[in-house]
Amino acid sequence: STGPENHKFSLQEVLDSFRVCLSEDEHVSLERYVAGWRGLVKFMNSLGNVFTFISKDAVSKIQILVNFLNGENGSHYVTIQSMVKYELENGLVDVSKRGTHPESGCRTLLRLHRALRWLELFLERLRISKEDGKTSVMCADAYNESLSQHHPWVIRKAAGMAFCVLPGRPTFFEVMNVGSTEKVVEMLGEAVPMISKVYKITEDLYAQNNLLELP
Ligand code: 1PW
Repeated sequence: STGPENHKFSLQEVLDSFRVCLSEDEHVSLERYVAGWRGLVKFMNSLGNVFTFISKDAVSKIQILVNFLNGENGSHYVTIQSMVKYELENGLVDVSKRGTHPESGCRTLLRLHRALRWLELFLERLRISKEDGKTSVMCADAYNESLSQHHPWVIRKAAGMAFCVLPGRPTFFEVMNVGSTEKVVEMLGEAVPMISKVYKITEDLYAQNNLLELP
């Protein structure tokens, strides 16, 4: 594989995964979506140990989806659209309460999808931030505006504590390994709309199929 996981880490490549996961007819490649998430996890882990609690859940969600991709029904998991169709048509999703399919592809991806909105909001805040901008505040604001609504109190508390020890903007930009601040801002200017588009396509698909509240 030549995914972003095999050479020197650059956030640019990670975000590129979200660009290339969209086909011309707006189908979302699950394999590339997952590759993007793998890179994000790597990025989070490089920010410090406190983030491993956050990334651990993403890692296990990624693994569930990889197992579907590599499983005997993998051909149905090529795109998010085909996954939704396949799982719904075959009764493989717990729709209103947890039952016989607690780890469906649909509910698993929904968790990553919600987290992607957080990432989108956070990266946009980073992009427009000033030199003295506080990453912890940007991260917390993005979280409170999105993902936190789906989390119980104890997770919100733990997330808030992790944000407090986020490195400052200069270190943060350095860890991205993209280059100068100007380069980072430029890269984010291209990446954020891409992530936003993938998010919107997934959101619409889930809304059309009544999947936005999967247990
Ligand atoms: C600095 C880069 C930011 C990238 C955003 C990554 C966010 C990742 C996940 C946050 C997870 C917090 C702890 C896990 C909570 C789970 O309970 C929750 N999972 C998610 C992804 O929100 C819900 O999953 P569950 O319990 O219904 O299986």
